[in-house]
Amino acid sequence: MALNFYIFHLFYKFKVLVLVTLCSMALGATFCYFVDSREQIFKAKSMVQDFRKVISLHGSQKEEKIESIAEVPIVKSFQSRCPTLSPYLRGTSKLTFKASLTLEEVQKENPQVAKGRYHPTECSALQRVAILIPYRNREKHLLYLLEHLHPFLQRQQLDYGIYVIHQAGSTKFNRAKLLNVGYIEALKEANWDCFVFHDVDLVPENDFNSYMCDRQPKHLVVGRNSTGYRLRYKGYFGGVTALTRDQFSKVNGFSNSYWGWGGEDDDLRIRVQMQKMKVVRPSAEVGRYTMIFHERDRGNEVNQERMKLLRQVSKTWKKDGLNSCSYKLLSVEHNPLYVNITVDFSMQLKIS
Ligand code: UD2
Ligand code: MN
Repeated sequence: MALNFYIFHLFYKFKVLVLVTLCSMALGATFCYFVDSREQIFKAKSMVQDFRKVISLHGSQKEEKIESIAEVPIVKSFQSRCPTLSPYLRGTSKLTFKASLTLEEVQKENPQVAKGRYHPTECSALQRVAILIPYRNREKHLLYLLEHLHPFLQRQQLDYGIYVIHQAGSTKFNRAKLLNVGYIEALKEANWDCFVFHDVDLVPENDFNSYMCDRQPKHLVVGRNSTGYRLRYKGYFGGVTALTRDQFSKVNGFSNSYWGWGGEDDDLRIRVQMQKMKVVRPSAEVGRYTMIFHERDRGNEVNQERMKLLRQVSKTWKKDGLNSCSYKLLSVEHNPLYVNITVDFSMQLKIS
């Protein structure tokens, strides 16, 4: 009996021992797990911090080089803001224009672009930028521009949309009025901060040429291949310009009165100067463009009225511009790589 009791007691002790060991093992494992995951969290946190340091260092080093261009940060978001200078920039690239290029190929290269729009997912862009392209009958030029501009703007980490404003029919071409239409129509879709008025045949060569707006209206084409990469003349404001929504509305946009080639870009510069704004430009090394060769188009003959119009800007600008831009909107199509806005000016030709 005593032996039985002794064995039972021993067995009981053994069970308790096993139970205690198991419990302490479980406790130990839980403790280790928490300590380990805390370490992991610390590691991850410090990696992010290091990454941020690299980006901001990268940004501040390059900022020194182009200190004259202080972009205006406008977009507000809870996501962390993109750096002032994107880490994806490459500088000058050798541009090629393949004769057999198709729109499908460009679409395939840009799967992240939808309805002409893109925004970075890794950070919140500093500005929302609408690119406005006046257009008629330049299919190949548009294709080459889309091919190069989409990746270029993505490397700049911009929230952007591309609008092609197409003048229907064969009446005299009016670049400036098309750009006014682009501004008005684009603002119906989104709250754009910045507008880049962009010729279809000009392809930027250096992605440090920022397509963000500045505190002053910006002229981005310092030089192009066909002019030996030199500024054509001091007040030159043609090709590609960037104005904030407010800068453009302050000057009442472009004049609607320039039918055919020339003058409308100088008219805008005069408007800008009259509002005591100053044109800024990137450095010659950065503001480089390739202009795809072309002849003068039919329907865009030299405007013989342009000098006369230019002498009257101070009298006309208040009544001739965004506030008087009338047009017949034929269609707004959302293609994968751009929004195509088609307008008819034939009714306005005589009255504006
Ligand atoms: C210069 C300016 C341009 C504008 C123009 C005078 C530069 C680099 N560019 O360009 O900004 O001031 O003189 O009006 O200095 N377009 C069509 N289809 C046409 C005609 C014109 O799409 O049938 C568009 C297209 O976007 C083209 C732009 O209008 O790039 C300017 O016309 P252009 O290229 O014939 O004039 P260009 O090169 O002398
Ligand atoms: Mn041209």
